[in-house]
Amino acid sequence: MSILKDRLASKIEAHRPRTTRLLKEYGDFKVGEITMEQCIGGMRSIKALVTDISYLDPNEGIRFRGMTIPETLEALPKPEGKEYPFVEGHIFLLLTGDVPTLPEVMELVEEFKARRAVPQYVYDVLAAMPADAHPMAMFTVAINAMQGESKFAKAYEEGMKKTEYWEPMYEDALDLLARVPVIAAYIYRLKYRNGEQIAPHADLDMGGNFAHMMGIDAPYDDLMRLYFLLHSDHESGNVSAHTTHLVGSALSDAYYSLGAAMGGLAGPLHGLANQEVLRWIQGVLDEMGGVAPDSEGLKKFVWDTLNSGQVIPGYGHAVLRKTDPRYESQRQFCLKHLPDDKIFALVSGLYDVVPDILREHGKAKNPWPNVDAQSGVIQWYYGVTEYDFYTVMFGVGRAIGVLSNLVWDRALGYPLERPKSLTTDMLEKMVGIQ
Ligand code: HAX
Repeated sequence: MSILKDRLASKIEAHRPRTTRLLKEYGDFKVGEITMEQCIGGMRSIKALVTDISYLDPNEGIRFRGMTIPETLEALPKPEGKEYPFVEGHIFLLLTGDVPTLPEVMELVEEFKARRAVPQYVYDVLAAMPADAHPMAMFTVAINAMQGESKFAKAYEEGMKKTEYWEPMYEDALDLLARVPVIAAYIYRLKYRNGEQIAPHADLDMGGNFAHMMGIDAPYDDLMRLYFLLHSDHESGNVSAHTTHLVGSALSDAYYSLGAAMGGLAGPLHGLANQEVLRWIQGVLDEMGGVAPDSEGLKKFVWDTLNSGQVIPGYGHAVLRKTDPRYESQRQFCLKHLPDDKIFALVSGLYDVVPDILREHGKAKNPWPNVDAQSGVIQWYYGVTEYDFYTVMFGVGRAIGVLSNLVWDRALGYPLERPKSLTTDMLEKMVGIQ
């Protein structure tokens, strides 16, 4: 057994009694109450999910296994001479709660290399899709196409004990995590580089290999280590995480669950916002003949967008009430590597004007930027100007968090998810409306 799987097995054994005790001894304890607004309005802030992998504080932002982003970046081992940690080390951390040593990470790096061969039929399916298929549709199809490889589905069919569910789920999760970066880079080159593919590199870690397959030089490898880590997890209530959990609760395997989650990530209010930010910015530049507007000009574009009934992409959040620390981390990268870039200057200019405008507009509960406001500008700088592709890279990162959660869902025996719905008549009756 690998170090990671062995460690995970002992963590699961130690954790199970905690969940069992909460359920058995405190099953009737009230965790919270639900208001009419929450019931009709998208279940905001209802405390009805459990995860120990990450926690999102509205003011502080995300913590991975208790650590802030700067703490995580500091603690995890890095490839020699690189600025950002191995993605594989972050996966180890999310799964086990332990910061791995360098040898522990290196074992996992090798394991992922051994698992990353993508079946040829996946490439055939992708090639058969229409030329104008969205890259997220291609990504989702590729993930679902591999469902027949599921070790969980096979073991379930053969009959296994509930306490064993997590093991084949872990195998599926690792197979998928090894393959999704390869599939993403393949889709990129199929769609935007005349199908000229670059084979995976035998010596490279996940971030390094992704940059290699994309055909982009350093420090793009480091950028992608940061990018995948930042996008990995954002507790359990967001659409992609919740979808994975929900679909998995039917004992659907990791392929079905992740495929469904990617469908949610592809929505403009969720992951597609990163492509929308660049599309919006390019629209502004096009209208100005390629010249970035000054502050007054920017304000006008922001108001025009709001007045036409659209949202400002990359701003606002369902939970956060401050600037997203994922935005800040990417901004630090920009300040170091692309301080004079025109689009970065425009993104910074937006940061100066949008929060005040959104406050004046009076609708958004959070006027501050989220992760998606900053991520596209860096991709554009390194030549990935095909912004339709941005959400696929988000998806590769997000797979890390949601699949780690899926393994734990099966380890702790979380049951079928099945909330109760009411009719409008019933709600009216509850509040005394005749
Ligand atoms: N621009 C304009 N209006 C906005 C807004 C924005 N950036 N953010 C919120 N609002 C509006 C909402 O549309 C809503 O209007 P209505 O009452 O007319 O429906 C009102 O403000 C209240 O919304 P909220 O409670 O502040 O926000 P929600 O929890 O409903 O939604 C969203 C959160 C992220 C979906 C929202 O802020 C938004 O649409 N932002 C722009 C899209 C975006 O950046 N999405 C990515 C979010 C991060 C993420 O998940 N990445 O994957």
